[in-house]
Amino acid sequence: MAQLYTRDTQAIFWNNNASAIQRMLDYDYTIKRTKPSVAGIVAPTSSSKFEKFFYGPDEVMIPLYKTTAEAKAAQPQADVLLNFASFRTAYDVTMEALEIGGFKSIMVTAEGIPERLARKMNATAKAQNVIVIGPATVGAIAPGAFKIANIGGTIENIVQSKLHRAGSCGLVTRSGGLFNELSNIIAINADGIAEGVAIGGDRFVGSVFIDNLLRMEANPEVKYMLLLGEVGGTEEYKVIEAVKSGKIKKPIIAWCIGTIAKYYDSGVQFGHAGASANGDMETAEAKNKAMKEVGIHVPASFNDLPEIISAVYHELHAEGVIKDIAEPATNVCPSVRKSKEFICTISDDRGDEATYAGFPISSLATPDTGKGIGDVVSLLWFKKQYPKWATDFIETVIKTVADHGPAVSGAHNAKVTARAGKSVVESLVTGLLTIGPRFGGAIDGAAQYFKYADDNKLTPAEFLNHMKKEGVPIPGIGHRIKSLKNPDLRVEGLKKYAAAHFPATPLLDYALTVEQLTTSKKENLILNVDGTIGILMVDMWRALGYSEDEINEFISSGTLNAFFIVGRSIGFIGHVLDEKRLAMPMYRHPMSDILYDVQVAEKL
Ligand code: Q5B
Repeated sequence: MAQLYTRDTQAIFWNNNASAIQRMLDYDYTIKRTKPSVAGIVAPTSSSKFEKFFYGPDEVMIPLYKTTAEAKAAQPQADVLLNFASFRTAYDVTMEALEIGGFKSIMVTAEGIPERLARKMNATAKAQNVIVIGPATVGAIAPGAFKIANIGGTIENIVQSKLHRAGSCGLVTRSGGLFNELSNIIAINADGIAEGVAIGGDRFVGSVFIDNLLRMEANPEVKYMLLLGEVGGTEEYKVIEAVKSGKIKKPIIAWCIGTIAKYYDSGVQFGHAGASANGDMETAEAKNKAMKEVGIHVPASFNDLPEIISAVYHELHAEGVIKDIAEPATNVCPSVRKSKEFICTISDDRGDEATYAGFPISSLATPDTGKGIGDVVSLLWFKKQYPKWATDFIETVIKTVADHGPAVSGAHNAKVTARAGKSVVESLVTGLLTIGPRFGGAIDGAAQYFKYADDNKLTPAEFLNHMKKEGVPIPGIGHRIKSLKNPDLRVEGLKKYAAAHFPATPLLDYALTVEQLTTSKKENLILNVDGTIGILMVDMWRALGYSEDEINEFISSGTLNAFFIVGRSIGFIGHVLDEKRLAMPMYRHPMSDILYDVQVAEKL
């Protein structure tokens, strides 16, 4: 892998660190990336499904997942894991990600992971060819393509340090703070960096100097490299060996910080866990000297670095190795942004013509389109284009439940309300409010319980016992007037449709075995219209390829009863208009039809 990241690279961000993620998205917007660099966030304790972030002046929704496995399954293209877990969790998160697989690189930000675990983590990653950046790092950047979290600092600093587009230098440091400092120095004295990695300050980090420099050697965008090492450790000697053996041919500028250590009486520990010399070889002075001896450009002091950078850059430029860079146009993030209160993912009325899930209304509404109400429902309720057999089924359901006479609870309520002089909408709503577990609204319950029984391979008798224990009548079973002797022809019609058009009806087949048992006890305990609709909708969704989780979510959010609500609204409105047309007077229920059993209230 010559290039660490490209403009298509996407990451899974472990931990909902909103400010760091926002910085990544601000960067994406600035460099005009077409898709956000964060594809998903692992937020184990969040109950939300997404988090909103600004994308320039607009907002985007980044999905949240409970686990890394779930995030990776949903976003398989995201091959970078940004592990922002605490030092207590970071090891487990990395090891789990390595087990899941599919990550090319993992960045670990936590500082203080026990060294024994860090070594095991790094060795496991190396064995799988996965690049680990960190622990204890701010990350890495491929300017103009992908930037990890806070590296480079604010967006203003990034643009000023020319980190918004690729330059020619490959930069590797231990320190994150000095990474930013050097980016700025390189921007001032040369043309910026092509790729940069802060490998992290812990003693045992995943990718070390040589890993990164060898990759940069192979990356044609990198024309020369800058290594900022520090006192402690011997990693710089591997670079010296690579230069000696000819594995690295591109010019390297290098400096090890910590030369001041010699002025202390005893060994001194600098800020990083690894910044302490355990022998002469590990001193900054010894490493600087050894690097200089093999032809690496080593300045006399840190203060002289800019001069050397300028010299190397200009020499390569004069030789034609480095070409002038045309400065790309960038976006500018607005300084004042307001988060939006509402989100809409189904329709859009901002253009000339409003759309349903991306389809202009005219493409569905005009007669020659061949589209019906089933297509509209599939777009606005499910944001999918269902095949004809499914949209026709939805329409069949709506037509089937449109009315069942004036005597049913909802129609009766709507009629009484209309006769009290109320409007169409008020009368309609009183009718709709009767839809529930006993009347018309048993569809979700039927889908839920029959699916549960079938998923758990319960025999019809076991299912009946289970429901008895729950203390609820089986939703979708039983009818006031329909029975084996007086079959519900609506149910027969739906079953016939399914037999002719559904690829398979396993849940209906199971429900019919349950019906055999219930009707053997009482002949009105048939699979009723609610039950048939709920069960066939599950069969339809399974055939359409929905996952069980998605189907369970449809059921728990009340989607199935909504088919009855839409259909029966047609009938209720008919009854209300009927009352108005007939100019019916206010209704009073006959007293003869009421059993009065009123006792004188007890005095307490
Ligand atoms: N038993 C629907 O009951 C009804 C049982 C049961 C096990 C059952 C009842 C029920 C579940 C809810 C349901 C949708 C209340 C119905 C619809 C739309 C409609 C309406 C229309 C339209 C009817 C007598 C005996 C008792 C009960 C036992 C009853 N149901 N056992 N599972 N599901 N169903 N609702 O006839 O031994 O005597 O004590 O709640 O699916 O709403 O046209 O009218 O289009 O508008 O009044 O089609 O079945 O009987 O409640 O007096 O019970 O049967 O345990 O046993 P009934 P109940 P026992 S479709």
